[in-house]
Amino acid sequence: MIELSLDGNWTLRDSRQELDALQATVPGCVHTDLLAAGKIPDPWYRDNETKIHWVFQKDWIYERSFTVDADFLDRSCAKLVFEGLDTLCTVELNGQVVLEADNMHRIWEVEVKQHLREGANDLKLLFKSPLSLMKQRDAEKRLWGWNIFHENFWGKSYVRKMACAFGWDWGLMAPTAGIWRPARLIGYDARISDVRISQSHTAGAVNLTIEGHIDGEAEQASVVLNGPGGTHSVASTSLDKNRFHISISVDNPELWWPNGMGDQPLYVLVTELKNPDGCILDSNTRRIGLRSCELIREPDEHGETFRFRVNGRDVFMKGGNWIPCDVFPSRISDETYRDLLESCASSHMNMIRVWGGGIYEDDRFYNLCDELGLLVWQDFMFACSTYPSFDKAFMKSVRAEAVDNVRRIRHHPSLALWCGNNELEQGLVQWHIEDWTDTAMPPKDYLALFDELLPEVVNVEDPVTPYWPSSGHTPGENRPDSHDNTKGDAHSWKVWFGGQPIEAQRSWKFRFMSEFGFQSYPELKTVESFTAPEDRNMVNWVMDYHQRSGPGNQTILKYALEWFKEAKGFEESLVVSQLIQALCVQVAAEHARRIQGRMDGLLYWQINDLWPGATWSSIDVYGRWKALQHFAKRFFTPVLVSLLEDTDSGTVEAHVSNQRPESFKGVLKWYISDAAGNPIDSGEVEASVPSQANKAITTLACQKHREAGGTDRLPLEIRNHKSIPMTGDRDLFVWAVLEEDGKEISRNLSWFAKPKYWKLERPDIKASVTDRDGRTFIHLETSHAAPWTRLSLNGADALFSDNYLHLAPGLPVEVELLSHSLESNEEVGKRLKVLPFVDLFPCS
Ligand code: BMA
Repeated sequence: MIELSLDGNWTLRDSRQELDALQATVPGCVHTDLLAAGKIPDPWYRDNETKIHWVFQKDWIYERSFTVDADFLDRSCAKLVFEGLDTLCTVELNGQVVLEADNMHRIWEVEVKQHLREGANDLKLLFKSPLSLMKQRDAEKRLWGWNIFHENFWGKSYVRKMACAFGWDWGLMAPTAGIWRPARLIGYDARISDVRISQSHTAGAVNLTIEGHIDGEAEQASVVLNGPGGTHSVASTSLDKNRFHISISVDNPELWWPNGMGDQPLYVLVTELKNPDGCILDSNTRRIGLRSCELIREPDEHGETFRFRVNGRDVFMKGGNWIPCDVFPSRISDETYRDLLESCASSHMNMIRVWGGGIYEDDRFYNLCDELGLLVWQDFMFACSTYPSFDKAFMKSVRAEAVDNVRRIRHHPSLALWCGNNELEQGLVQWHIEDWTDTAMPPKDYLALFDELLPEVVNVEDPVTPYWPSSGHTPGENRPDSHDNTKGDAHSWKVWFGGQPIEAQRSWKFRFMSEFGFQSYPELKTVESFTAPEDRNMVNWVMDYHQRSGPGNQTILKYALEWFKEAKGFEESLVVSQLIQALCVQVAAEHARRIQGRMDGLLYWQINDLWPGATWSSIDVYGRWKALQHFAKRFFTPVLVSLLEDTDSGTVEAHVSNQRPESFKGVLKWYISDAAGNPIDSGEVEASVPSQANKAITTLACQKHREAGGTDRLPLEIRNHKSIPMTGDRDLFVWAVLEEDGKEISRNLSWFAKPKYWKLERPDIKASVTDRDGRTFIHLETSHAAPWTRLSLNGADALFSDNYLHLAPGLPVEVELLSHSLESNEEVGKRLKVLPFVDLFPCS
């Protein structure tokens, strides 16, 4: 097969020629080309977003020419292949229309041999703005849509385009157009059009079945499997019409495991197609991992399990939800994917949910997930809206989109689940569409898409991967209640949207938590990137402009003020917003780990961002970690000590959760101190916990230490009027340090009163920077209790191995400076900023 890339330079112009033509880059989009040419301002800056809306109202033309030679034309077939066209696009080759595309999520292939000529050929792609189509279809029948931020965007469900490009509650409105994934011309006599690899695991061996489809005429297909330790298998077969079927067995397979449960050995399977002379006509390479992955749904005393089992072992899922990393996905770099996913893996995640309002992710994403052991919960691209499944053409398009993407993604060992949609079941009930009878999407239409079409495609194309109709979903009779806590997965938004106290999350009994979260502002440097100095106020026009969730920035401030004092200044307020977010998610995640067995996984909303602003993300759009990402690294750590206080009895239960593949044995050391850090009591206890389990190790009676001096609690009157229960002793801390072979592996802190009431003393924290084997470490010691001590480098980016540290007298900490933008360690020493929690507030 001959391949001619059509990526690179093209010419772009608007169809009415109102603007000068400009140079375009493929893959790319109209907005990124206009940005590069200086024709539009950066939509991330201040309220520039409104200044780019005109772009989507226009029709755009991409043009280029390319040359083919006689050798190419000798092939019996020639196809144009577009891996992604966004969205309504007419393709003309040498003046002839060869394709009308209408689905951004599809891969388009079109036979063009009869239109090609030797020498120069002209390619022209006209991208029509979908606005008029959306308007017309919306006038015929309105479909329900959540997150419609612009009157023009009703009708977006009629167009198969990245939904969140029309705006979401964490992102800007910037629908675009263009050739957003690679484009090429291929010429061949025969090619492998599809390869499907199935695995069957037996004791000590994995049998692989490779089924292929051929486009054209060929004689023979062969496969070679290379993996750890060299070549494992070679086999070949003659073709049966246009198909082949080869089985190979891998003895002593090295199994692929999710992060934290083992390694991720990868095998490379090369399939070749040969003609009668043995000449290679085409080849196909798939990198795979040998593993089985099941969703275990079996009856238990609580209802029905929702548990992932990999290679026969139950694994608790720890992770988050993923949105497109840029509103212009064509410009997402390799580094962005790598940095974000490495951050997930280093924070001990093992599952990422690709949420249904974005895109079927890039191959780079799944490759990295394979390498890092991140299982993927893959939504089909339907979210928070109803869809025209009554329309045959729409269903045809969706079927083709599903087939394209299932075939593209199914061989990845990271793929764990196909899920029909995001929150349609929750929405159909919650959005006042009672009993699903609203004409926007009656049950029959809903089921036709999510219970019939999509599971059919999965069943044919990827029968080993489980299909789940919606997230959240309750299987069986109670389906309309997507919050049933006996079965299925759930999304819980009762804190952010419902105003419930953070601790209310500790009453969850869900079987699997696939979405919940809390918002925060990003780091100051990120805020500076989109604001002018005069905008830097928590609820200024620009700050509110970059906040798209109904409850708004005031909700961050409301919760922050329930827990913390009013912060000192702007930067401190940003940090406090991150602390309240991190705390909220920590409370839920530690609870989930404590009740594992009942709840078998927790994915918080959301890992990443597609523009700078106040959102639920734990890593902002520039890759800067918020406090939540550091907290996640701690609350997802393989062996975790978590503390559960009871403010009334003044006790603390210490739990150890073990997500390692083997059982854990160590020592739990505990310390009770006053809020200044003066020791009151301490002790230690042995902790042994089986793999994938939680154990309550000890209950510490703390209040008794305070009785002599009287309790330091809010008056009963106030306590009774508080919706928030944590109004216990404000001068009492419990510290827990979990050790294994004398080495600390997890640390936690517990308290009885809201941090704003703590009787802290200002700590004197000594920090020293040392260099060992080319790595930079920071050693920290404190004179007084110093919870959530924040490390940063003045004026430079930095990533520490841990941050927002709980420091106590006698419990020193050493962290590594993993990356920074400074020249030397000397500079690090000079610029290191150690910010004790008390310094976030005007007075302690
Ligand atoms: C869920 C998600 C997203 C949304 C988030 C926060 O509904 O699926 O649609 O951004 O909550 O509102």
